[in-house]
Amino acid sequence: TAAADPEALRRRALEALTTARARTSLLTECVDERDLTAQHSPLMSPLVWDLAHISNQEEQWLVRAVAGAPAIRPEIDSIYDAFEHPRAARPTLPLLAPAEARSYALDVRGRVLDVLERTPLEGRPLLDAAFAFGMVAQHEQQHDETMLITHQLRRGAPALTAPEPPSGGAGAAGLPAEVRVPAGPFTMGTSTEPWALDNERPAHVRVVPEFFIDTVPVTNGAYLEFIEDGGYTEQRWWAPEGWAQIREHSIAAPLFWRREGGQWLRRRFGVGEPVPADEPVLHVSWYEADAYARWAGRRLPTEEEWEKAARHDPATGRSLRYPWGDADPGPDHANLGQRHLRPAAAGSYPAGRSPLGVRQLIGDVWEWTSSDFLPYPGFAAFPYREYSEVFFGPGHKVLRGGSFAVDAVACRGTFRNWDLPVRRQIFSGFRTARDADAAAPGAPGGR
Ligand code: AVJ
Ligand code: FE
Repeated sequence: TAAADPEALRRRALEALTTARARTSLLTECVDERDLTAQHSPLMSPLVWDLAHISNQEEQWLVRAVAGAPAIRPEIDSIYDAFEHPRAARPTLPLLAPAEARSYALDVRGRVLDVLERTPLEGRPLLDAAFAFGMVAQHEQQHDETMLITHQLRRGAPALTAPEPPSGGAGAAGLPAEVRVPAGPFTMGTSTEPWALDNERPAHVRVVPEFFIDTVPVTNGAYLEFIEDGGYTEQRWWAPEGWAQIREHSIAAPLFWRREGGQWLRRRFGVGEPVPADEPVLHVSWYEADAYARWAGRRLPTEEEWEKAARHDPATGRSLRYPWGDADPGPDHANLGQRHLRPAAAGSYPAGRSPLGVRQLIGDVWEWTSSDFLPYPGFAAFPYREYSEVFFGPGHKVLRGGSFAVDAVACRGTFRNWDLPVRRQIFSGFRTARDADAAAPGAPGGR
């Protein structure tokens, strides 16, 4: 794509900021004051913290850093600094009340729209291709996903509704179980995607040996076989820390599942329902994903394998922006943006398949990979070390592909998410892989 003209960039930035704000408003207006200020889980902030944090970041980056205007409310910076206060401690802070947070948000956004209108969109790294505006819109959407997790953890009457995902495609039944990805080089990461964040850069070549990857994410039905085969009671499937976690917390199924009268039920945004067998499994930790894969005679894909399966076009040797090509995600490509409040059945979104035929890489569920979150060769922190750099290391595992809860602006073939391997309140699932010379599924020693 040629460099967009400044007016197109401005429109795109405005649209991204406006879309994010509509979602933020919905997530914070559908519950009462008490639900906004309460802490629904020690893992999460009160919703009203996210609300003001979104605007405080917007003020810091767009009003102060980009426009060079004086601070509006510098005295609240420290309250909304994620590094100063762990989530569990945030309810005790002197937070802005919901009405104050809303008027602060309106004030900041009003100024930001002026800044967007009159600032040249080139000449400084933060301004090039309106990067800072794209970064702030992505940040807001990331917190909208975080707030949706808080909604999922909240007890009480349902506050959110959405239409069911399309039952498009013939389902997973007619698809091959796995796809072969040929050996060879591919380009990982990006140096050209205008709003890619620092950890996705730069583009570089990786040589990946031949491997096989699941055509669709692991479903609830498949995961149930692991449970029913005693998966949670056999130490041999588990990494030591994972085994310790499930013993300590008596974990025997994905988060939000419970067994009642011989049936598995789950709670989803305040509603109890039978666990749907054909839907990608959700709310599993990295340890659960890793144990399932070992039980199945397989393994998690590495991050580079995941990205090659998603982006490599064998016909041209080029890496695509998305599995389906270079077009921005549309509603037929992937389940993104909280349009639906659940993953779509495995095998859905045929138009979103990769050139090799892998399905649902983008949207539905974040996919755990076996990889630690590490910088690419040539990484440079931008525009601040605390976005990615301080999280690099063996403590965090990479997730890829985005969930139904994340907006397209914060999801790309190159986008990298990360979390602690014990986390399961996030919208996480996985698919499995195997080396080319490992036993095929169904073969002795295979799954
Ligand atoms: C990239 C999702 C891990 O939520 O901690 C939000 C995104 N960074 N505010 C997070 C983020 C700063 C980040 N993740
Ligand atoms: Fe943040």
